[in-house]
Formats: sequence, structure tokens, C-alpha cells
Amino acid sequence: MSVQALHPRAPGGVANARRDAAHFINGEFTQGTSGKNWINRSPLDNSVIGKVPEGGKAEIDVAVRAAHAALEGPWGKLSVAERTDLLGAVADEINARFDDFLEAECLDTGKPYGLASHIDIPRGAANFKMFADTIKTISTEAFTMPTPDGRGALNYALRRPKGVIAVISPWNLPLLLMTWKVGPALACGNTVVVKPSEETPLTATLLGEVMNKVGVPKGVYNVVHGLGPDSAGEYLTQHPLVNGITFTGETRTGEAIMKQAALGIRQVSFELGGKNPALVFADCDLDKAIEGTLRSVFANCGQVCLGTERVYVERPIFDAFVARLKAGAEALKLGRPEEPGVNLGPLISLEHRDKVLSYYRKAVDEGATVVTGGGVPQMPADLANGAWVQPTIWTGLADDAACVQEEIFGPCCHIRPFDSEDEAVTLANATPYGLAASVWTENLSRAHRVAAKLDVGIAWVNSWFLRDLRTAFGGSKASGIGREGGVHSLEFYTEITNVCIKL
Ligand code: NAD
Ligand code: 6OD
Repeated sequence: MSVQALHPRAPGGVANARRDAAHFINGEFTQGTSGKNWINRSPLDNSVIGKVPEGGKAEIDVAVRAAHAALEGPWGKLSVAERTDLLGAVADEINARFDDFLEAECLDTGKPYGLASHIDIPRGAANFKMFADTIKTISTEAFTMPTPDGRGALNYALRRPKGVIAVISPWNLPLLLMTWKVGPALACGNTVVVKPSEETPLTATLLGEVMNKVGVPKGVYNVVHGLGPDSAGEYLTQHPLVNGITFTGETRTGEAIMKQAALGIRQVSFELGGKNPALVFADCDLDKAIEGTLRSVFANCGQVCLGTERVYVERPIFDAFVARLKAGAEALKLGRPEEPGVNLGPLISLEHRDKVLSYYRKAVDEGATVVTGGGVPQMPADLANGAWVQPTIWTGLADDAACVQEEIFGPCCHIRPFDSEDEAVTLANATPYGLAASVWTENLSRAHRVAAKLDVGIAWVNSWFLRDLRTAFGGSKASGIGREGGVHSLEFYTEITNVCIKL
């Protein structure tokens, strides 16, 4: 049965829509057998979006067994061309149902349509297209070798699917981050069981309709909703028929999942937290640096793993930079997703707002100067119960302050002056995280020099979140394990068999 048919779209934007979610197991939408569910609430105003069933051991077992069986079914027998054609059709169908995905994503997250229609939904489709293209063109290595009898031997590598992949995804870019893993997993011939974030169940469910519509065989794409510990997330990672676990989320959750993955020695691919720096040199183009930093700090209400929370600015332009970033932050328009001109939504939940506000208080306790924000904005009455916070900028914190060291995941940053390139690099590298950084300079030599010294997986120069999907994506240190993107995804989603033929 169609999720859309169960819950027809209400007129008037996301405010009036109501939508329940369902598991999608072996090609069928189901409420499962646990009898448990929770209420999904809108971060805009805390109103009820709908019910979500909580999967337990039983639902996970059925889904994983369906995924396992599908490996041997029609899916496993498709040629690469047939498989990638199907994934191309998935991408086309996401685009054909763009408005449905947009509405579902903005219902769950409250993010502006302007953002989701430029990033979340197009990338949801592109993630299938790009990996379908990659897998068609990829070659494997071959080595000839001498042998004592003079006849030699030939080695060549075969890439084979890893099997059933558990995909555990977060709430900040729900469709984008889930398909970033499902796309390559399916392109490589695996099957998946997805456990979306409990905060954002709708687009993963909707994707089930797309899979059925274009004819992806039953059991290839499965979704089980639930929580993490002692719920669907933990049961999925512990299931013995799961062959690999790909996870995006908090570093602490990654630690728990890694322990779970140790059972049966399953490989993990982790995209974790960050405390990303921006380095703004006096020789930058200040207009570009301000525009880019406003995006990197405040986009998606600061809930982007790549987002900037630490800004280091060379002293001669420090005051001007702070003044202009403050003006930009204060010009951001908060409101409903569909409202024209809105570029800042709420945080994902009241619970997350409590966490962000606790850092807002802590910053003051730690001696920060609050340049702007620092609290809860005055919203119109119909949004007063939502998870809104003010865009916030601090200066004056010590380098070891909690607000400078710990990931907050909100629309906030600390700005600190520096006096030399070496100092800027040292400050940038001085956290346990190593995900991304932005460097703002018009000096080409400096750009190359600094980028090479940053302990991060992704270094942008004069840009932020500019993505070529063929490039390696991931973090170093506490920000992750492994890289995904282009051919790098194949390292995790395939197993290599080396065939050695004695001639
Ligand atoms: P989270 O770690 O709380 O949850 C992520 C997912 O893990 C959810 O689906 C959750 O239900 C599940 N989960 C929780 N405990 C589990 C357990 N013990 N076993 C199995 N599954 C479990 O993260 P979040 O709050 O949803 O997302 C925000 C975090 O994600 C931030 O730290 C952010 O930096 C990080 N993130 C990283 C990247 C990246 O690419 N590096 C991208 C997006 C988000
Ligand atoms: O662009 C991507 O592929 C990606 N994984 C982005 C992650 C953003 C984090 O919030």
C-alpha cells in the first residue's frame, strides 16, 4: 500500500500535512509486529506529524533475512548494466516525485524549501546516478608475475558485493545521507536494511514506493524504523547475517556501533562528528569569505557535520570580519519552510534545542562575549512551541573552552584572531576531530601550503560544501573511519577476490 494513499497530502504547505510512517520490508509497507510506536512531531511547532512504528528484533530479523535472500534472487542475477539501469530509474523517479520528497523532508526537519530543493532532494537522486555510472566504468588491477618454470602466472582482481549492508543514518540531511550509502551499496550489487533516524522517518519510507515503482526486486531495499540502543539500531548491527555496517552520526554512537560490529568481525564505514575550522587570512576576498562563512555556520540551522563552528581570522581584518558576520547573522530570516525568503529553520527537536541552549549558557559561563544571539528568538504565536534558537556568534573564549572543543551542531560559532599562518594551522588542528576545514585566501601558494597541513579529510579553499561526488569524502581522527565517494566507496561495498592463474 502506498504511504501517499494512506496519508494524502494536505493543502497549505507542511503546516497542515499529517503523515504516518511504515517499515518497508521485502517490498511491502508494514507496521510490524512489535505493537510499539512513537509520535513524530514537527520541529516547527511541536505539532503531531504522525505515528512511526518501532521495529524490534522480529522486524530486523525479517528484514535482514529478506535482504539476504534477495542476494540470491533476481537481484543477484542481474548484469551490471541491468542493475545500473534500475538505479538510473530510481533517480529519475525521485526527480519525478520531487515535490513529494521535498514535502516529506521539510515536514520531518522543518528546513526551508529553498535549502532542501537545492541540496537534499537533488542529491538524493544524484547519489543513485553517480554510483551507477561509477560502477559501469571501474576496472580492477591485473599483474603478470614470473615463476621458476618460466611460464609465469596472471593475477586479476574481481570485485564482488559484500552482502547485506546495514545503513544507519542521521536526521540532519536524511535523504541525502541515506542515499549516499544506499546508492553505492546497491550499485555494487549488495542489498540493504536501512535504519533511518527516529527524527526523520518519512523520506526513507517514501523511497520504498520508488523502489517498487521502478521494479527493484523485493528485499533489496528495506527500511526498519526504531531507536538506537536496545532497539532496531542495535539489533540491526548485531544481526549475524549483516555483512557490513555503514553509519553516519555522532562519534559516541560510532563507538557503540563499533563494539557491536566486533561480533562476527563486520567491517564498518563511519562518517562521524566534527568541530570544523575556517581559516580566514587577511589576503582573502572578504566578500567571498563572509558569504561562505555565513553559509558554513548557519546553513541547515548549523546542523551540518561539515559546518564551521570555529572561525580563525587574521588580526588585521578581525574586527571588520566580526562586524560583517554579525550583520549577516542578524539578517537571516527564520520561518516556515515554504515562506519566501526564509533561510533558517528550527533545530530538529526540542531535545536538541536543550542541548544547543546548554552550550549557549556554557559559553557565557566560560567568559564569551556574545556578539549576537545567544538565546531563543521571539517567534509568531503559531511557531512559539517550535525548536527555534537564535543564530549566535561568540568571541573571547579560551582555546580549551568546551564551546571551542565540543561539537554543538547548532547555528553558532566562535571567532578568534590569529597572527601567523603557523598559529592558524596549529589552532585549526587542536581538536580531537578531523572532518573538514575551509581556508579563505587569494594567495595560491598559501592555499596549497595550508590545505596540506590540516588534519582533515576535506579541505575547501574559498568554498564550502562544494561537492564532486567522485572525490573521497570522510573524516580523520574522531571524525570517521574510511572514505566514501566515487571509487573510494568500492573499498567498503565490495570484497575483492584475487584470481591467480598459473600459466
Ligand atoms: P546519532 O549518532 O544520535 O544517531 C544516528 C543514528 O544512529 C540514528 O539512526 C540512531 O537511531 C542510531 N543509533 C543511535 N544509537 C545506536 C546504537 N547503539 N546502535 C545502532 N544505532 C544507533 O546522530 P544524529 O544526532 O542523528 O546526527 C547528528 C550527528 O551526526 C552529529 O554528530 C554530526 O556531526 C554527525 N554527522 C556526521 C556526518 C559526516 O559525514 N561525518 C554527516 C551527518 C551527521
Ligand atoms: O555530501 C555528502 O556526500 C555528505 N556525506 C555530506 C555530509 C554532510 C553532513 O552533514
